[in-house]
Amino acid sequence: MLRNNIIAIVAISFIAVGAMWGIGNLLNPPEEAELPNVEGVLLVARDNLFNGTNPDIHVKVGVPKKLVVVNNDFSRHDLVVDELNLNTAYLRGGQDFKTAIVTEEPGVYEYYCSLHPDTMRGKIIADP
Ligand SMILES: [Cu+2]
Repeated sequence: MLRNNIIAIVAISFIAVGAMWGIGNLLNPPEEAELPNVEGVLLVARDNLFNGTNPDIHVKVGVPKKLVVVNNDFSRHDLVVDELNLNTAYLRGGQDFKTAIVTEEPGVYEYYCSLHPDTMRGKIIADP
């Protein structure tokens, strides 16, 4: 009988904590939800490629574009754009880095991984 009561108390405690956590999330929505108009790009490093194809990234001059770099590989990777002062530093597998692409001049900017520049290389194209 006592044992059943203890189990019930533990179960109720879990429900209470869960409910508080849920309410807390409602009151403090993640930051992401406050920026619905920011367009973003996700680059996933895997098998020594970005997104499998090192895709072109199109941006407009003067309009920041959110960039998330995720390393889903076993080896370390980074993402560097020399002309834009963009550098994620080395990311281990499972790590990510959130930043923004900001351009002031139209043109083509190369992004690459400093550890695998031969296979992990693509273009950021900034249109006026
Ligand atoms: Cu790499």
